[in-house]
Amino acid sequence: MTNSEKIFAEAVNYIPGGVNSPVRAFGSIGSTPRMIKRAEGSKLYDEDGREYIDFVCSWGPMILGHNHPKVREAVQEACERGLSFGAATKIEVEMAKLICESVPSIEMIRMVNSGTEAVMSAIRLARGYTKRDKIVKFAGCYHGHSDSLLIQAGSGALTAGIPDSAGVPEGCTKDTLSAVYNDLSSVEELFGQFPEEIACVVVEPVAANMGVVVPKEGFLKGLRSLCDRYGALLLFDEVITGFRLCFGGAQEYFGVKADLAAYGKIIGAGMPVGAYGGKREIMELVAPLGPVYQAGTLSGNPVAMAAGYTQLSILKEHPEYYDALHKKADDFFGRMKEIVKEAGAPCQVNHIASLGCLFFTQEPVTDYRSAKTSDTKAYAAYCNVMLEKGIYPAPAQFEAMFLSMAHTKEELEKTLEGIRSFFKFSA
Ligand code: KE4
Repeated sequence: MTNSEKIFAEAVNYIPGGVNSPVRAFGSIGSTPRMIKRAEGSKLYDEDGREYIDFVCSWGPMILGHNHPKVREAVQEACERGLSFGAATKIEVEMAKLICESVPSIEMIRMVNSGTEAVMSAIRLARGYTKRDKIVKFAGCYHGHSDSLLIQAGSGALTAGIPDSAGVPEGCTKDTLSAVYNDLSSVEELFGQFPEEIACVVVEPVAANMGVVVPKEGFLKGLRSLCDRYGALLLFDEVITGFRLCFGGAQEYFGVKADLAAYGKIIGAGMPVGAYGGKREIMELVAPLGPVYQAGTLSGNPVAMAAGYTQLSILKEHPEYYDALHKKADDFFGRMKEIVKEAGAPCQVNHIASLGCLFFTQEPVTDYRSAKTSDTKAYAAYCNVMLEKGIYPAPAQFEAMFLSMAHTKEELEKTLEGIRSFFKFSA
């Protein structure tokens, strides 16, 4: 038995499924999770000393690469001053200011501790502001595990085949309406049915929890105009896209302004951080200013702020990093498409900026239905072969591949070679 196998055998005795988040269990690829001991740059190292080129990047946060020296130093310095005070601090003001200055539509922002908490709070705020109860989400999109959003959810819920979770009372989901991603008519139909009852449309501006599905031309702009027409708020869930597609996130990348946006992942640089923000007139309803309650013992935690603020500051100071990252990613995913084509493999490659996905299906993937035509067994075979080659893709078909500033040309070359040989020997 490997050390990972030994540790995992013990883990399952104390933690449900042996993991603290379902997708880490490697269940859908039928193998034992690698117990990761440390990470550096683009690499993960497991408890057996094996090295992997990492395409999970902690599910998005590590855009600069793991264990960035400046982020580590900022965390270490913050720890010297104490871990948490339960009081206002200067660093959280600097963090809020940095985000408000970086995203035009964000005039005020509130820190929380996860993407789930960010989206959940933003929805409560949208309901409080509009005095409406219904929300529209998209099948296959994942916005964290709050009750009203576990309807046709993506990511681990889709991977585990439980997109509508047990334990969620009908009362929590009766106001959640499900639409089809990239299909404006499905949204228009819901607004037609409930013209004055929809508080917000919540959307991943790039859907990255059913694999990666890129918004069709005009889709996001169409959502913007439907929300304007019917007096609903547009909530961008930028937990993945925020500060990833570009420094201003999806709102800058696509030129579509949301009324509210949720953040996570990159803004914490690996520490537990989420945030939601938007127009001042909306955010001023949040307690203690207004009647929409939301709170958190560790929200704006000084150590987490030090990590996130440092990473965002580096990204702000180096816009050229995004250009280099996108060029690298365009080349990588472009060549992946060529490999798939040359192999005549029944696969699709979707990609945008530094996000991508290799789908094992003949069909172009543009929504939940087409994503679900993927052969998850074929994906599992691919993933296990790649792991043996020292390459660590997402251990589930319905997730994204994340590239970081730390991935080198040689590492991407090795990965493409691994994919090429997989298709050659599995033909
Ligand atoms: P967290 O509560 O996991 O910080 O964020 C929830 C969330 C919200 N919105 C989007 C668009 C997200 O992608 C996520 C979480 N992403 C998954 C990976 N697809 C987290 C990985 C996991 O669940 O272990």
